Amino acid sequence: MAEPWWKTGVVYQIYPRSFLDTDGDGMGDLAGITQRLDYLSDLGVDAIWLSPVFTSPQKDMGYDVADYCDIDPLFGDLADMDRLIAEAHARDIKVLLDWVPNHTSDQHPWFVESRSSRDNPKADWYWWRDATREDPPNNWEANFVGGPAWTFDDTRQQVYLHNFLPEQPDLNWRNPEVVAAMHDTLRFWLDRGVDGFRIDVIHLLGKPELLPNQPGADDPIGRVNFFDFDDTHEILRGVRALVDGYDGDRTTVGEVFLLSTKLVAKYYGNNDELHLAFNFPPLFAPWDADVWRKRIGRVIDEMPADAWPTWVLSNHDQPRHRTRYGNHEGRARSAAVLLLTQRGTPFLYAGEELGLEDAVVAPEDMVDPGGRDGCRAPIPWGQADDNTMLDLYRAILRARKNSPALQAGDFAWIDSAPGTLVYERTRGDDHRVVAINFTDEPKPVLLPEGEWRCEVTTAGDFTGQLTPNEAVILR
Ligand code: TEU
Repeated sequence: MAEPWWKTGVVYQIYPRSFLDTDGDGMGDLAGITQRLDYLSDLGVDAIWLSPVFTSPQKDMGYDVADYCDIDPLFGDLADMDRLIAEAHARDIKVLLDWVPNHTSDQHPWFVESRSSRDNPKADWYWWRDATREDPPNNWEANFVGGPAWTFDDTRQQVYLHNFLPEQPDLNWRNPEVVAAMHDTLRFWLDRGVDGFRIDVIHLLGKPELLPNQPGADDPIGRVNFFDFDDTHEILRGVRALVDGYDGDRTTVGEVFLLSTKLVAKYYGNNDELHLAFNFPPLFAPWDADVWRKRIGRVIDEMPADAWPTWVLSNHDQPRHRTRYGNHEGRARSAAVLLLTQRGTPFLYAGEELGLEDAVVAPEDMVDPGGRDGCRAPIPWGQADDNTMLDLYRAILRARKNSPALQAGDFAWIDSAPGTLVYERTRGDDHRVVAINFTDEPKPVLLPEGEWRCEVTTAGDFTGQLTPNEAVILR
């Protein structure tokens, strides 16, 4: 098919700390990921995205980077990464790294220098203002810890901006030297053969010089969607041009944490910004046919035809969908069909193919400042033997690989009973019908004309009616 892999493929997110530990330190590592590549190849995924493995004090579990061009000893070293990339490529699996451009660690040499005086060469690489924490420059609040997004530095006698932890100062992308230095970090990894990047909180980059106030707590969506500034688009065009300058369909997928499909769509630009952007409203949708019909409808209506959508049910920041959907196996099985048959690139989160729910972590055992430990628990690999959820994911991924309609086809609704969604995917003369029952009752399905046979079912034999919470793919 004449489509790039990042449109037709399935991406598998790995949270390296909890994936597979091979050296017995209780922490997952790059060698563990390499060891599991055959498993991922059998599963049938096309790419892996690794949450950050760069040198980091791990205050935000790697999203606080102290060196973008080296591997944290927790995970291994550059040679381990080279081996991982080579072994993945040998199995036709692409490798995406997690680029964190909005902020560095406070231990990054750039920040160490920046905070050393008001007139050092990197004095303006971060956001410094004459103010105090008690009377900060604006009303922004720090994620995870709350309170002002500004911390006072004794040496400079100024405050610096941190949208996340105080140990994660925001880089000043208005400074061309920052842009150049960050571009170099992209080149470093592209030259080493990575296939692209997941980009962290990309919508925060283009901050206006005056850093205006944000809406208050009485307007929660407005608050989130406030971080949508024009300057970000120019930054993205620079990143895109750089990445497209490399051969072999390298790609970017941006975390645009805005709760509006219409706003997210802007970050594709005119095919000159992000290749892909996460669309989070479906991530927050409950297991309900009407809600899903609307969220899918928004993607159809609000995304320009040439902006390729993405779909995700779980990641390292939110409770796993199996848990959100009431730890109900039937729903989790049908959710796999729902996720993997939409028009767009699906993102799996390691462990969902084993049917994992969130681990229960006692408050005193939590290590994440955001309390997201439950979805980040170690993968219990023993569960991978004889696992019917895993069999189902493999079957759906096989069905996708054999079907241009499922990989890249158009999407059309088919009228269906309340509590169900039925849709058809079409590419050329390849057709698939997907029917999903979101309820605990059996439901009839009216199929379009033609002869349809069941290719995948989440329950027993499909006899023309859906059993409770059943989903089917028909061809
Ligand atoms: O997440 C950004 C983000 O919006 C989350 O912090 C979200 O608000 C929170 O998880 C809700 O529970 C990205 C990364 O995915 C996250 O792991 C990092 O902690 C964060 O950026 C800072 O880099």
